[in-house]
Amino acid sequence: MNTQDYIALESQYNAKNYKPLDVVLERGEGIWVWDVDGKKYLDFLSAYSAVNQGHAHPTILQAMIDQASRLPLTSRAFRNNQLPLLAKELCELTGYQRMLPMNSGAEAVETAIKMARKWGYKVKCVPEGAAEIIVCAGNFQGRTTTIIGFSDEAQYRDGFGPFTPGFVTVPYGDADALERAITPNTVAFMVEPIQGEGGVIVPPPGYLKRARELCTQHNVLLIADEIQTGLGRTGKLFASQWDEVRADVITVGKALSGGFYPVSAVLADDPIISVFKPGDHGSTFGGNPLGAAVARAAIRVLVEENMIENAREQGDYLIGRLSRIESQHIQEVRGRGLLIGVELKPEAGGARRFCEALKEEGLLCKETHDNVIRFAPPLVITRADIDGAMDKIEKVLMMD
Ligand code: IF1
Repeated sequence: MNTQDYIALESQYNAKNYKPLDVVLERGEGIWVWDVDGKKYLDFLSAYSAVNQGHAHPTILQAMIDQASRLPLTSRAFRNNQLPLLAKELCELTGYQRMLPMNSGAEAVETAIKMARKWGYKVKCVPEGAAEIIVCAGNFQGRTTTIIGFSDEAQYRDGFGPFTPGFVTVPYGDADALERAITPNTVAFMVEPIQGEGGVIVPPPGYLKRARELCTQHNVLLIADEIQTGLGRTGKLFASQWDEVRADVITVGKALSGGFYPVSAVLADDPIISVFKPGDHGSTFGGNPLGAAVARAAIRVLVEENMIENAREQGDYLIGRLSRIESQHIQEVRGRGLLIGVELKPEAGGARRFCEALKEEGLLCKETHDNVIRFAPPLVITRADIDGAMDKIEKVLMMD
């Protein structure tokens, strides 16, 4: 079977909830992926930052094989010998007292919402049912009904109501608006340190630090959604560290497993996460030994192979190279580390055609919000790889 055969099958039997590029991948290694016709591509999306460690990292793969051959799943009705080790290693790495394991990023965000509400009622003594969580315009934090209920992207909401109440939206990056939105019933402010899907929007310097101060002042939990920006993507362990901010709650996912298996988690200290009592919350696969073993290997190689430092060094280099392209189409190059957005001018005709052209040149990336090309290669990329990629990117961005 070739590319068209697979596309035809997918078209016939899959729900049409995506419009992917017409490339059918069958193998990945490091920053490279190959399609079914044998063509090789640079992966400049990293599965939306789930493959920070590079495709098929051998150490994570071996951990997966070893654990899968012993014990993939127990349910939380029993204990297993991998989750306690992941919890210790993740808490020591991040400096939080406890973690609650889930599977998808959306589940981690939902867990953070439930935890913030329960903390509001049990600790802050907000009247039952009156908890408010402040979120930002332009957010993307998952696809569950509650999460899309506070999205301001019409397509993500269309046809899925009614939505969960208790969310207040403020403009992203506007600390004064945040201050005005806080009421005695506000239990949390949940924010992406950089808005990925929103178009790689980096907030003004000091925004997160001011948000931290306001949350502390008003006894409001600061929840940082680091599912896309975390685990080295922006050149620090967490993007919120660029503002030297320690959130009360962090959600992590994606690269927590190096792209091998759905693993996510919520990180917090005892006074907050202890609101969960046995039986309050959980999931069949949450904290399973296979995911825990994979996640242990994923965070180990992230640190031991200096991927976070590399993301910062190569990200600075890539942003510098992109910023020097003299293309009529480029409005702005922005980002941090290896989370980069190239915003195109409205007259450029949209980012999709540039992503299609880059695919023909052997580089895979994804547009976000029509006019932004997102570049987010695995954190193992080298300077030489970037120089090779830049030949393709410059050629395409110089086209008419
Ligand atoms: C899709 C976007 C990125 C996330 C943040 C939570 C989640 C995500 C900051 C939920 C997930 C994914 C979802 C995926 C495409 C991708 C995405 F384009 F949708 F918005 F990365 F920007 N918080 N983002 O970015 O995690 O439940 O997916 O594991 O839905 O197409 P998830």
